[in-house]
Amino acid sequence: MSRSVPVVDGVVPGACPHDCPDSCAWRVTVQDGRAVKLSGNPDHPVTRGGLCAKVNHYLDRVYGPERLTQPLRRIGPKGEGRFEPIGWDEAIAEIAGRLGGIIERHGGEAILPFSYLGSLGMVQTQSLDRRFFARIGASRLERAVCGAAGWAGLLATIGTDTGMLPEDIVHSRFIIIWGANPIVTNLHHWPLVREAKARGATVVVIDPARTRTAAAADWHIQPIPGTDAALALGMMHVIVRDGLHDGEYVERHTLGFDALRERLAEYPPDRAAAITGIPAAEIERLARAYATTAPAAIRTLVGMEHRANGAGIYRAVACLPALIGAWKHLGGGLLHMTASLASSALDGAALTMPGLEHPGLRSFNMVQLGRALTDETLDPPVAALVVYGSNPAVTMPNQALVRRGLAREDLFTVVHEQVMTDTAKFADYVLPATTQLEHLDLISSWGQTCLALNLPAIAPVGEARSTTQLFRDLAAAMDMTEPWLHESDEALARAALASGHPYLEGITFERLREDGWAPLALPRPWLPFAEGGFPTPSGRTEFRSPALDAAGLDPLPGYVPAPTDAAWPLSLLTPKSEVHFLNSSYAGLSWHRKAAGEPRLDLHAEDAAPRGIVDGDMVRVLNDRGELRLRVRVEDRVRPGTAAMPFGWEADGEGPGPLANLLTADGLSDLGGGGDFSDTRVEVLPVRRM
Ligand SMILES: Nc1nc2c(c(=O)[nH]1)N[C@H]1C(S)=C(S)[C@@H](COP(=O)(O)OP(=O)(O)OC[C@H]3O[C@@H](n4cnc5c(=O)[nH]c(N)nc54)[C@H](O)[C@@H]3O)O[C@H]1N2
Ligand SMILES: Nc1nc2c(c(=O)[nH]1)N[C@H]1C(S)=C(S)[C@@H](COP(=O)(O)OP(=O)(O)OC[C@H]3O[C@@H](n4cnc5c(=O)[nH]c(N)nc54)[C@H](O)[C@@H]3O)O[C@H]1N2
Ligand SMILES: [Mo]
Repeated sequence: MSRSVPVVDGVVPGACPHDCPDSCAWRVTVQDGRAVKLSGNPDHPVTRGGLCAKVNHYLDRVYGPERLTQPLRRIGPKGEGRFEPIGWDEAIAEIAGRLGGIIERHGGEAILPFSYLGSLGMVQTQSLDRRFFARIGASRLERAVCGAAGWAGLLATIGTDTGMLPEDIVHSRFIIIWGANPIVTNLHHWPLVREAKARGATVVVIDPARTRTAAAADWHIQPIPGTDAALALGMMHVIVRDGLHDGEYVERHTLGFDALRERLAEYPPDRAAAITGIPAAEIERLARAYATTAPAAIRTLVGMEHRANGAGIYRAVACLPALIGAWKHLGGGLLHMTASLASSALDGAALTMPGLEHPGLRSFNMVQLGRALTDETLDPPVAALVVYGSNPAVTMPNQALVRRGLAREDLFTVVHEQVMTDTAKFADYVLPATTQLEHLDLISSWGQTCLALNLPAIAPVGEARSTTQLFRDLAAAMDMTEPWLHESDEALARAALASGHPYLEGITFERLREDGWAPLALPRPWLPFAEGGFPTPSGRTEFRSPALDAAGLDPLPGYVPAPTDAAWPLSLLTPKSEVHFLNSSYAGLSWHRKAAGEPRLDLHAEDAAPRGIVDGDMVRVLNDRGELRLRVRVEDRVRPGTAAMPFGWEADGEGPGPLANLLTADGLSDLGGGGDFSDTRVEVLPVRRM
């Protein structure tokens, strides 16, 4: 296997690969070729020497008993998880033969790659794989499960996902954390919020659930799920009614204020209160505090986007900072992600080579994998699925359908994984993947402003091979000799860094190899929209969007009610509430599962009592997609009408266990192709006591 950096004993710089906004830098201590210690890099401004409950135990992934160390071939029925070990050469030859046969019979489009951000690394998960599948003319995958709808809503309003920088929140005096749970999901940003608090900032959390973050805030506002657009419009109504908006900023840097004002007439506090379940007086108080305390920041992540109106919600929220001129101040504006900084700096296209992909090829949205695998009208059918860096049998919605598809005897499935997952159990071939300690990668963050280079610290454990190596091997076995299918990991990383973009000034492969990480060279102070200059078509915050209008959509921010169904009276939230899991990663590792404790369904006493349910009961959670059983926690963690359970747990072998996505909806969001799984509705019933 090609290796660009010799592995020697000592301390090797690296970076956490997980799909998390923190993208920590770490150091691995190697003795006698074995990693003996992994700790946060103390010099890194975000990591500051500390990792998290999950990654402190990353060596469990590397050396634990659950680690996959050799290729496996299925011997039992699909999904049963019975395999026999085989050699790599044999596995690659057989897989290449099967894929070749499918291409011959049905064409390349019968093959569907399925990957997500199991590793955020650009080299391993977004390079040779994309080239390989473009080369064989495979179906395309719309990777829209995370970030897509929120991004689309922001794009239509402020033109980008990147507003204020995460580090500038220390300057904020009023912070609204809106539909995000950073103490769990963005842990390394929390000290900066605490610092702002110590300097006098008020922290408000808007979340239907009393999360760890909500419990640590000064003010927790608990809306009915899916109603945040009405809350934002109600706030804007109060702000404009009371003349608290920044008239000059609005005049110079926004589009469509008069039309917005007309729309706001429909959202007086009384109506916003009726929709959101938040008292009108509280909406008034929030609006006034937000508009009169500067700098004022709004912090979002993805918590509100997985809805039929997901993009619309982010669009409404993103109007607020321009209305009050918050963008003028360091520490003011909207903090969503930082993905576009890294993606404009790095040459991602040099890795993926998008020009290779035939634009006419059909595309499947990952959120609707179950539909793709079970649609009998498809021509050609999906005859092969190649999964890497994702665990769709846990993470995609409507699991009954996903699993029915994966169980098809005529579906040829290959899964490249580090540990045995629910998805891998359905595979014909399971191939052992390297962990972050064993391969080279370039990590660009979507939640902070540093880049990191991860060097291999140890030799691959067992027979593990990296994702890039897998695709080099497959290409070779299928007689594809194009040099761009066989580039080395180091050449790929160097290509991404060679954009010449000013944010990369002074950042070379050599410097990253030495230090492990480097901050993007961003202009400071970072006040991108203090003088307008939004990357929208008009250069303004578009209260009224001509592009949406031209597309036949509502050009103004609005509230669209989530679908309801009397048969399923409760709204079900399935957030990332486990500090011990990263999505489903670690759910298969026994130490982490034990540390996470028994997953619970949160229910409010007002919903529990009429159902004869008391705290600690086992309950049935059901809708027309499926039924789960788990233990209930009756506290005031969720508002009435709402149930919540953590997502990420795998099925328990005998039954679905706490597999949240068994119940979730697999429709799409209004814009961006995201899912609508947070609109899921359920009933909760007691399990009859014998
Ligand atoms: N420990 C840990 N960290 C993680 C992850 C993990 O699994 N574990 N996953 C990573 C990934 S991939 C991502 S995308 C990020 C996501 O980071 P977040 O967006 O912070 O995470 P979520 O849990 O999806 O959603 C946050 C909150 O949104 C709330 N919410 C749901 N619906 C609504 C609504 O209609 N209105 C409002 N106001 N709030 C609502 C939920 O109750 C939840 O508490 O976290 C990353 N970090
Ligand atoms: N109900 C519900 N569903 C959700 C969400 C929710 O909040 N609620 N969140 C959604 C969101 S925001 C996201 S981002 C998705 C996440 O969905 P997925 O991307 O499927 O997330 P993981 O479950 O962490 O799966 C990643 C897998 O990649 C593997 N992996 C890691 N590194 C490598 C590598 O280098 N090579 C290979 N081959 N494999 C590797 C890991 O072992 C792990 O099994 O889930 C979505 N689904
Ligand atoms: Mo995500």
